[in-house]
Amino acid sequence: MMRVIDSHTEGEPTRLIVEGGPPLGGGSLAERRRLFAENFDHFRSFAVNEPRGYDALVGALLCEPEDKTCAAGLIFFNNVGYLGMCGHGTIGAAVTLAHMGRIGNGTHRFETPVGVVSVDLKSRNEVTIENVASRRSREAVTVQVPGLGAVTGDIAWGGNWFFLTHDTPHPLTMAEIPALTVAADAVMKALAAAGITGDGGAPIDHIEFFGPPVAPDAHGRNFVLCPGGAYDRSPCGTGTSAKVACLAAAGKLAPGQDWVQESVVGSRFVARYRRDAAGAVIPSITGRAFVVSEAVLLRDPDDPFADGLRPI
Ligand code: PYC
Repeated sequence: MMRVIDSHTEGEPTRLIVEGGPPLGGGSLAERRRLFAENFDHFRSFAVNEPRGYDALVGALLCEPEDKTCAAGLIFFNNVGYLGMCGHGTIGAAVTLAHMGRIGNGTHRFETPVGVVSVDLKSRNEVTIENVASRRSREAVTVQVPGLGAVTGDIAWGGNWFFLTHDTPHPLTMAEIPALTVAADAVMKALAAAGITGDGGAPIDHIEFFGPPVAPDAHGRNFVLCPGGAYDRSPCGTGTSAKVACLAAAGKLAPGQDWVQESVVGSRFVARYRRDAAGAVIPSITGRAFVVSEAVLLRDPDDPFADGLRPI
């Protein structure tokens, strides 16, 4: 039996496991994520894959933090594996923890496998997160993509690895989502085939297409393909952090200046950044989340798909 609370952040769903998760013990969140993946991956599939979930659903396991200055620990995962950080998921988890009466308005720290993030719960639904340090790792990298030709973009870290490009093969509209998904998947595969990675050989598992915004007060619109083949309904918190890092590196966004990022479904995050003592870009992302359901997930041992549908 697993108890979950579902929310969406600017359209992108998060399922927070509040009871009945895997027994990961103590230790760092990075170590607990490793144990989760190696020994308890069936919990991930049980929680987010069909028939209880769907491809776009991002899971978050609520953990005791190792760092006692933190209000909670979070390990993020999706239909195929595990995430470093997750911006929309952190906003969703904050609103859910407030719904549970575990946190109130104000600033809190959450521990994740890639570092501590801070969360400012401004009201029942509005949250600003301060993400981990983000950076552009490589500028204007060109990859030859079958069916698309040369695609040029930046490689950046925002808590996950992103390839960000303005070489958008289709308009960033909801009607074009199937075609954008195929194109972004082709870019992801071409990067891997060409050996183009994030730092230390890390796979680039998020592709971000950029185009002009629809709303007159927004600065850009994006389409983000996540690992596992689902697109982000929100503007993607880590993807927007990666974007801010690229803008900062290019001298196109000053510290404290707002960047309004629209998603392909028309929702938005407002982003900005500060520089820490070492000069690193620390992005902040503001967005809204709404709790949509509370559920108890059941497991029948006679069910051939008791642990969810998994690729074989
Ligand atoms: O908001 O960072 C994010 C995110 C990553 C994958 C899906 N959403």
